[in-house]
Amino acid sequence: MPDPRHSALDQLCINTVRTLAMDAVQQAESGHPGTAMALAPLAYVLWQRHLRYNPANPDWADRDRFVLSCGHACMLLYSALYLSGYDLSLDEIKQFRQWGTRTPGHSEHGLTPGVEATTGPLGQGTGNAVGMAIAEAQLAALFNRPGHEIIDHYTYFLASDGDLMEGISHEACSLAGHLKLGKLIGFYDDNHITIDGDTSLTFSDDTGKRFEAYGWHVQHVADGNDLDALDNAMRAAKGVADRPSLVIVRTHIAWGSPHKQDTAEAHGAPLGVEEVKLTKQNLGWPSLEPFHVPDEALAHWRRAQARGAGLESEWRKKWDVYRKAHPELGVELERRLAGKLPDGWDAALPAFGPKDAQATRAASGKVLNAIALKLPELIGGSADLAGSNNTDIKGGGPGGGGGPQLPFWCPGAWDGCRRKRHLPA
Ligand SMILES: Cc1ncc(C[n+]2csc(CCOP(=O)(O)OP(=O)(O)O)c2C)c(N)n1
Ligand SMILES: [Mg+2]
Repeated sequence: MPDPRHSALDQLCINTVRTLAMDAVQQAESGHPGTAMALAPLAYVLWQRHLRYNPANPDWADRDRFVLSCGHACMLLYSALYLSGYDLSLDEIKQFRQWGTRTPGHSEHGLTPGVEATTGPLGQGTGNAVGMAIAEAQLAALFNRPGHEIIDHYTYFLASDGDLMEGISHEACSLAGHLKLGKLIGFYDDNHITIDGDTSLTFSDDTGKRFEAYGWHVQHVADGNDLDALDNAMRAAKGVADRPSLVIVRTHIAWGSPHKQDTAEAHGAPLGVEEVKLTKQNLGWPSLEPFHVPDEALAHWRRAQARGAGLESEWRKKWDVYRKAHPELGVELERRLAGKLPDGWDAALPAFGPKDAQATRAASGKVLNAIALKLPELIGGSADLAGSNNTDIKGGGPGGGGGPQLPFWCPGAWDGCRRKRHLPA
């Protein structure tokens, strides 16, 4: 069923993701094939044309972040990582869902190179992405200087129906709209399917209107196989700098499977040996051998290696110039990115003895205040209870007169914040 809008090579690259997802789940006899299959075109356009990453150095500081909030669809991520040349082999794809491997049934940060967040509990990856976008905005506002855009990356996330049903995503996305996180770009996999069946069983939100009401820029892609529409939407989302973006993509779970497409069965079970075969035939796939990866597809995906090396080395040049121009800032940023605590961060920590019995929130407030000004990367918030749960940082708010920590990151507050946090101008 070749799509006339795609070149033969695009088709091959996309179907490689689909067939790896089908084969890995089939071999493991468990997993989630359908969503990875449906989102293969989106991953292809994003990884090939938009996402800035270097497979040889997954931790490059100014890379774009990608969070697969619907962690059950991790075969999509593993396939993209393997194909684009991260340190993840085809043998590890074949070991999907086996004990002790780097390809567990939901993606895990710190285990698999290129996985930015551990996901599986729906909604939470969306929250992680909002946090990452806050971190980017904070670092950019504090460390960039005219002519030195040393922190300048996007955070992308991919959310399923379940992600957007979960309360945590509502809260996090409301905050993202409030904070106008213009470098945050989400995709909503609008496939009308959840485990129990059609989303209409429980879900009637108008997600586009909801996100518009949060202050997001919202776009619709009517067909998740339309590479140009996806590309245009990603381009437009990047062009909107004053708001986060959501791209709502209508997809069909298990796309290409003659009997399982658009069914809840394709969510969390292997398609079945016979259906895998029929799907490969339907896709015009050149082999029935499991885990077949056409050389041309691999070579095309792997262009990401040279592109990524170029992107990182371009950034390293900017970074060298920056460090010379702003040596103190350079040292401070390096420290933060390395996750090292500053010398003396704990010097003012109070010691509580048996006679100092007090409410835990009071003790917590003292500890927070003891470390906050020494630990400028500390960001926190409070559920409208800063005063009563003692998360106020005294003298550390935007106007310098106290207040909850969260507004620290707001661009308008940076000048005061910089002074308070001992950063050079
Ligand atoms: C917080 C939370 N609740 C429940 C689950 C179990 N669960 C996994 S996927 C899923 C929903 C599947 O529907 P959708 O999110 O639309 O994913 P799709 O089938 O379209 O890939 C549920 C309820 C979970 N992972 N996390
Ligand atoms: Mg769904």
